[in-house]
Amino acid sequence: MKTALITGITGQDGSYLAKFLLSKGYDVYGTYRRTSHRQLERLVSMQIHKQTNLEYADLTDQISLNHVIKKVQPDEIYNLAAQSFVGVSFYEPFLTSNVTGLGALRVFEAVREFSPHSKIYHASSSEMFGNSAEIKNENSRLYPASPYGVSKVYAHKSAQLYRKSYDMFISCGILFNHESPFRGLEFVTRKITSAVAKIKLNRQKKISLGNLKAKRDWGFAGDYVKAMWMMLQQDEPDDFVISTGESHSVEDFLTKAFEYSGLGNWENFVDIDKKYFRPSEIDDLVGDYSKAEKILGWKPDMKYEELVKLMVDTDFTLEQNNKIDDNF
Ligand code: NAP
Ligand code: G4F
Repeated sequence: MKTALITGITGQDGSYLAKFLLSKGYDVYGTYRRTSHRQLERLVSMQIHKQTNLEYADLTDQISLNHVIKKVQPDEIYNLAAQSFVGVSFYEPFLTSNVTGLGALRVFEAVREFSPHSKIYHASSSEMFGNSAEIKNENSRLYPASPYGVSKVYAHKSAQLYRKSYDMFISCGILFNHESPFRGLEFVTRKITSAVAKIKLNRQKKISLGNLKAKRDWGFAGDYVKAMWMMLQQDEPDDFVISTGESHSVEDFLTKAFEYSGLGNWENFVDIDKKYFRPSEIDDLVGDYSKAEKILGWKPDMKYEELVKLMVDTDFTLEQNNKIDDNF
């Protein structure tokens, strides 16, 4: 039986990946942080919390990472933990750099010192590319447009450096946006689908949003965690873009979600609020996943329209049962 350690197991991707690895027969460990509130809700909803081994560790605390990596000696490590919300990275740039940038370096150092045989998957991001018109691949220029993007570039370059300098197996997945019913409520897709459910049930009148013109390459998280695992089944480490190859605007997502729900024209329900605009924005992000298709045999399964419907339907059922938080 192989052993895997997931940093960030409580997040969207961590929970999907844990479920996937359990289905493959892995002994799954995950790191989590002490908080004053419940944070295992995704693992509990998926009914896998009792099958995973949880260990305290924080990406800002080298000792905690050393301890867990030394103890578990995993065959595979998936470094998913991060301050992952781009909007907040403008308000908390130091924290974001520390967790999302330096945090990855701490994981690589802990592995180098205490478990050099472990293969590492590192979660890089399409946010590293910033603004430029072309479809992005593994060789596209990195020109980040947020403190989060800058931090991800630092971690990505560190991964490549450690791979080359110390012969470590570190593969980077350059993942484009991926969503699901387990997406955090602050991200725009889930913000929209959770609001649609509340509006439909007369529990909310309007939703406030920012830049509706921005376009993103939105895929399904369940498809994307499979690509992470595939990268670690290769003989050599490498970098791979994971995407769908098409982008849609926030306005298009709104249109599809409101029409599908039966509420009709989104314009009757949306306010534009300046506070959701970012100091610097990426207008459009589209990825070319042909390298992943050729080498890993990976391609996305769920289509964009199906993803919108899945999120709208799931949030409606959740809200009927009063299970969506009211924080956003
Ligand atoms: P997420 O839902 O925000 O999950 C982030 C995870 O990191 C959570 O488990 C969180 O723990 C943990 N974390 C945050 N700060 C930490 C710290 N200081 N120490 C240890 N753990 C910490 O993010 P996601 O969508 O699953 O994304 C997973 C990874 O892929 C992230 O690195 C993200 O930047 C990257 N990525 C995501 C996308 C996307 O579209 N989803 C695209 C490209 C790259 P708590 O539960 O305690 O907060
Ligand atoms: O859903 P978002 O917050 O995702 P964003 O910024 O693209 O970042 C996500 O994808 C990255 C991959 O490229 C990941 F690395 C990162 O961790 C995260 O998962 O925003 C998407 C777009 C942006 O252009 C934003 O300005 O939606 C626009 N938007 C418009 N109104 C809004 C809102 N975004 C949010 N969160 N909330 C709004 O009200």
